[in-house]
Amino acid sequence: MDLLRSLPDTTLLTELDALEPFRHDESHLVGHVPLGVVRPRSAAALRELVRLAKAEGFGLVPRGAGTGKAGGCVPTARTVVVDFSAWPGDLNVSSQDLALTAPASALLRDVKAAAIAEGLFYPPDPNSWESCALGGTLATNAGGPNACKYGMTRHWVLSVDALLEDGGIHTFGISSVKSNAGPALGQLLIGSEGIFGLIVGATLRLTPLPREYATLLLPVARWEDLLDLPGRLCGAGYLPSAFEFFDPAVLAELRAHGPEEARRLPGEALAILEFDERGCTSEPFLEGLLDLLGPVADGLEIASDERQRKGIWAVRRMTSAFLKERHPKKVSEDIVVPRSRLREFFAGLDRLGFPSVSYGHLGDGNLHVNLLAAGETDPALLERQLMDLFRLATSLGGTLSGEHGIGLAKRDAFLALSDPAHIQTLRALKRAMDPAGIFNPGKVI
Ligand code: 2HG
Ligand code: ZN
Repeated sequence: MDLLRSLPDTTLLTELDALEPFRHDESHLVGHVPLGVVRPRSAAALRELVRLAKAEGFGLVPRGAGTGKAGGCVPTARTVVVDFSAWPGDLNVSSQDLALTAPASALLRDVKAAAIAEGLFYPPDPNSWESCALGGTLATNAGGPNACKYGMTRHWVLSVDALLEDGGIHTFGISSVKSNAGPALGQLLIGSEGIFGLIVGATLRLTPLPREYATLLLPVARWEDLLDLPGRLCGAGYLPSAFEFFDPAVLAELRAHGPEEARRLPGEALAILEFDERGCTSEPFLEGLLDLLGPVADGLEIASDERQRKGIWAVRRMTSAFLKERHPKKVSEDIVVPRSRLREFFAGLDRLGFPSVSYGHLGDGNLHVNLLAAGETDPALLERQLMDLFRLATSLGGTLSGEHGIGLAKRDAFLALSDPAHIQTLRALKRAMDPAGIFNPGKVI
């Protein structure tokens, strides 16, 4: 699209070959070829882009590092991809305010490292944390293992800078945990997947860095024994900073085809438990924990140093990429059920009867149910299977997405399963904040 050439401070891609990678994220979806990809570097570029989008009637699809799992940055028809990778700005930590300011283009690993350099901690840790961009984590309200104790990205955002439909960049919130001057519009933008405006930067909340970790590898001889454990631990006052799991089916897949270290994984099912509070490596803490675990703890291994801790985590961190490489057309879900209902959920999943493997964040009930055969399954049947899965989660008081978001992948199911008043309210907000419909059209609602 020639008009895009007039944008100031912008790199423009229009060659078909160059556009191709922008049709994907890390979901199973393939989008339209965008009209172009722009990499803006100034507020003036964004102002002009909004003007052009309104005048010419094209949509703007925000993109960070493209590691999303729900198609949020996958282009719909007649859209331009706004790639924020060149958006300028520095990382600044204020240890007095326990705050960190960063542009959307910052990589999450650099954000986390900047906090650590000051003895501080930014907890959100989606599996893609080494390659994803901060902007993407804000737009999708990313989660990860640590959400079990620390909550989602939105709990760590003090203020948000966003491009709105007037073409300007506006800041919502202040650099303090206390800010209560009216409803929090910044929080509306977090997790909105760019449908209300495009996030260009944020000030994040930090906390002191944990000083010790107790990391436990817990193989179990009977898979069901794991399912009550998150609730039992929390009920007894033990809140893990992570409680991850592998069901028997994913473990069998990893053992049969995974890398060397995965082939040696013990148990019928397996959990990784981590605690990070002060004293968690002390004898009284661990003894109390072992008492609580009872016979389930029979094969327990405790990491005795950082190398062993990293070894335990490495297998968990590679699981999603390994499965994707082996089953490129797999469909991966991220449903949630309250921890008290995990047993009912897995009994229900068995009754549904379609093949799936599950792993993920047992501690907060956020389960990655993967349909590995999705590519070979009749599309209508696949859709029924997914709807059954979502209905099962919602019937137990859960939801269809815990951390990946709705994007394109779950839009139809979201519309079908939500309270109509919820959708009408979101659509009214969309009309108010984006009357021309330029921001990430066709996503979420
Ligand atoms: C993880 O926890 C990610 O590994 C990805 O959220 C999950 O792709 C998946 O199934
Ligand atoms: Zn996950």
